[in-house]
Formats: sequence, structure tokens, C-alpha cells
Amino acid sequence: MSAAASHHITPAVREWIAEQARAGHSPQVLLESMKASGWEEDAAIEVLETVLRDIVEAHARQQALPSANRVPEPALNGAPATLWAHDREVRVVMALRDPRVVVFAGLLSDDECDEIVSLAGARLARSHTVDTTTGASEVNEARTSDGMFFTRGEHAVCARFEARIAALLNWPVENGEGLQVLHYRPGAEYKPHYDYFDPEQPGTPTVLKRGGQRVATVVTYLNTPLRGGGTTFPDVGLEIRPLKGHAVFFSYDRPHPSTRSLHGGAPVLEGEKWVATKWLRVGRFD
Ligand code: PD2
Ligand code: ZN
Repeated sequence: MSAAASHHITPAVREWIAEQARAGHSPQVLLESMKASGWEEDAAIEVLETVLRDIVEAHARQQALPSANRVPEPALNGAPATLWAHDREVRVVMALRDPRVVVFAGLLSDDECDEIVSLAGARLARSHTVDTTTGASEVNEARTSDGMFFTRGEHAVCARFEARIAALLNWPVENGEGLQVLHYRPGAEYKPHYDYFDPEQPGTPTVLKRGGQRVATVVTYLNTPLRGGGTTFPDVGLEIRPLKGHAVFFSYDRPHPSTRSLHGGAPVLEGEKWVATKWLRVGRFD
């Protein structure tokens, strides 16, 4: 066993070394002080090396972390059962602090879900026809889900939905992207990913010119698949069941895995799945 491993490094010793290092004392000076207070030289050296390396690594980690953004947040102080969202009462089903995940019921009525599916489906159907003319098979099994975007406020039902999300999360409508509608067939899934734009990717600065980073997502279920199709958060072993009209909100204050906002769409096992995704930016998405 090494000297450091055999020598338990107490929080007090760690704090003392950190304090001395902050005060600008060299490792040599620290070593002499430790020896003078009865430490064996080998043990003192190994403890110093361990603690100083930890301090340098923690500092580097902190430096590498992108700075935190403001995030949308529902008014959940006092643990209300319901929240008023523009023109409708929405129920709060569950809330998790870290990662920030909140599930709402009744963000859309059944009729509104059906209307959005029908408006989106018409456009998806058209894009399928285009595929057919190019000779591609009509249903491409390798494509996990079909998707389309509405522009903000494109239909009355979109505008109403967007106003609700803005009111519920205290975030300007102007900071939202247009709604995305996804359609999953049986077997389709959305592998775990982050919704923020990776600062390391070369294309990210261009994407950020319009609205800045994404800071939150609202996935609303437009139908109830028979089995499967939940939204998963693998870092915390959480799975949200897809129930028609329910929505899962999650936020991420910086574009970094430390937000634990990794999430995916589990495979649809039976039936199909329709969702509307709303991404919220830190600034105006014009
Ligand atoms: O459909 C979902 O459950 C899901 C899962 C993960 C949707 C998204 N991400 C998304 O649209 O970003
Ligand atoms: Zn996602």
C-alpha cells in the first residue's frame, strides 16, 4: 500500500494544504511544515502530490465549464398542484431538481393533440410522396422517426400552445423555436442525446447567431402509444411515460453533460408515437 493510500487524507489536511497553496507557499515549504509537525517525509510528499493534483484538476474542470445561462422555470414554490398557463389550468405531475425535469398533465386537450397531428401529418405525407418520386422506398425503416417544423404561430393551435408554454415557464414566446412534430413507428426510437448545441462543433457559432443556446425543451405527447416510447433520462434512471396531452419539461443551464440532461426516446414497442417538441433559446429566435 502506498504512503498516501495508507495515510487517510482528512478534510482538515486537505483544507490546510489548499489554504497554504492559495497563500502562495511552495510545495517545498509545505513539506517542511508537515515534517516539523511530525509527518514522515515519504507520506507527506505523497499526500501533497495527491491533494495538489486534485486542486489543479478541479480548477481545470471549472475553467473548462461553459458559463451558466438563465433558464425557463415554472413557478413551483409552495408546491402547487396546478399552474395557470395562458388560457388553461395545467396539472403538475412530478418535479425533479437535478436534472431539472417537470412533468405536466393537460398542457393540450385531446382535440388540440389531434389537430396538431393532423396538420403535421398532412405535411409529412407530402414529403413521403416526394421520396417515392425519387425511387426511395416509401417507408424508410432506417429512419427512426419522421419530423417536420411549424413556424412560430403558423396555426392558431400552435400560437395558443406557444403562449401556454411561455406563461407556464416564464419565458418569452420570441425565445422559442417553431414547434417540431415527430412521428415514430413501431421499433422507432431516439437515441440518448443532448438538445444543446455542442460548443466543440465547428457549425455551432453559426447556429447560435439566431437566438443563442438552447436552454430548455418541452416534449408534449400527442397520443398514447400502446407500449414503449417513453422519454428517458439515463443519468438518473428516469423514464417518463408518454400519455396524450402530458408534457415533459427539462432545462440545462450550460451546454455541458454536468447538467445531466442526457435524454432519449425509448423504442416504441406497440402502436405509434407522436410528439411536439419545443426548444427554448436564451435569446430571441427571430
Ligand atoms: O420523443 C421523445 O420522447 C424525445 C426524446 C428525446 C424527443 C426528443 N428528445 C427531442 O425532440 O429532442
Ligand atoms: Zn431531445
